[in-house]
Amino acid sequence: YVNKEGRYSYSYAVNFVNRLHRNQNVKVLIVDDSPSYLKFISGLLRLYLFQVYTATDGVEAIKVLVENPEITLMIVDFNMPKMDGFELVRTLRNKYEKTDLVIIGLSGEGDETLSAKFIKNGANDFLRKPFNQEEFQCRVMHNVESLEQIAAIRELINRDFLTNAYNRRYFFQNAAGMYEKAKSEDTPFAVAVIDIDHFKSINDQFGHHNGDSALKFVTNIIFESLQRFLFARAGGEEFFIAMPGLTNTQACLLIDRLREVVASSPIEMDGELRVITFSAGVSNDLSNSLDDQLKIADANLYRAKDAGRNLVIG
Ligand code: GH3
Ligand code: MG
Ligand code: MG
Ligand code: MG
Repeated sequence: YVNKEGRYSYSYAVNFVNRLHRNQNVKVLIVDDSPSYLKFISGLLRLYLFQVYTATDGVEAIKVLVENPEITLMIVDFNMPKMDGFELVRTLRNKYEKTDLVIIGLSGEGDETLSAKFIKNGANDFLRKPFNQEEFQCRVMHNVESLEQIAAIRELINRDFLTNAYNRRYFFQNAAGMYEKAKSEDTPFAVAVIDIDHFKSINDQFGHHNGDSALKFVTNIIFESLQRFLFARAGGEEFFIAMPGLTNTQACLLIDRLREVVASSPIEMDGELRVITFSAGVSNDLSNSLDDQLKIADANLYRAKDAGRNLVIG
């Protein structure tokens, strides 16, 4: 990052400012029984704009974590009353993965084996007291960046590249839980399968590029209209929607309103305004598995296609 004159480069400065900006949303918990260290470390972290929480022992730390589930980074001292750092880390690892909660162990001088032990007990990283401020900041930044990379990868695997809607994989991962919850609580759970009408003719007439734009356009309308519900691009020009809490009638009304919005929003393609419509099938019957419910919705979708398209059947 340092240029020929030994000065920080412009891009370093930009990266640094962006880093500080993102740090404002990162919540860090420091656990140390020494008030002077708590103050010192809090100061270092606040300098970099992190949101800082503190605890003076393991029991308090667990309480703070439960109350603030958005905490993603912890700095944990080894020598503490009630529960030492190892025990705290072991306990936390029953509930929090290394990729969800980063733990950096801290310990006093002396025992050379502490670093390995911290890591073996589940810490992501380790620092020996007294530490160099720059090393402390580098370690913290490095771990925060790892978490951000993991979050970015999760987004990539869960979203469809063209439309940025959730993908089929994400849908099934999340709809299964919603479905089980509805079943156990005996509350309604509706699903819908949406398929764009005569989409092949759009590609044929206006080209694949315009077809892609039309897909994005329709996705955005669905996304904005159905924010409360789980919505995914299931493949091609087909979408799945899971609507926990809605009866069949309510779901049909909602999807039919969406159908009206799409059908009354023409898209400009090659200087021509073109109306795009979709057909949909809805199903709501918890005596079926989620897969079977989607199959019924799909059968209803084909009835809608047979009946002339631009229609919702449930
Ligand atoms: P129907 O009303 O019966 O659903 O007719 P259709 O033309 O929509 O149905 P069909 O399944 O025959 O065609 C779907 C088309 O969607 C075929 C495929 O080329 C197009 N398609 C699927 N994914 C994409 C995509 O990502 N981009 C574009 N541009 N087209 C896509
Ligand atoms: Mg201590
Ligand atoms: Mg299709
Ligand atoms: Mg189609």
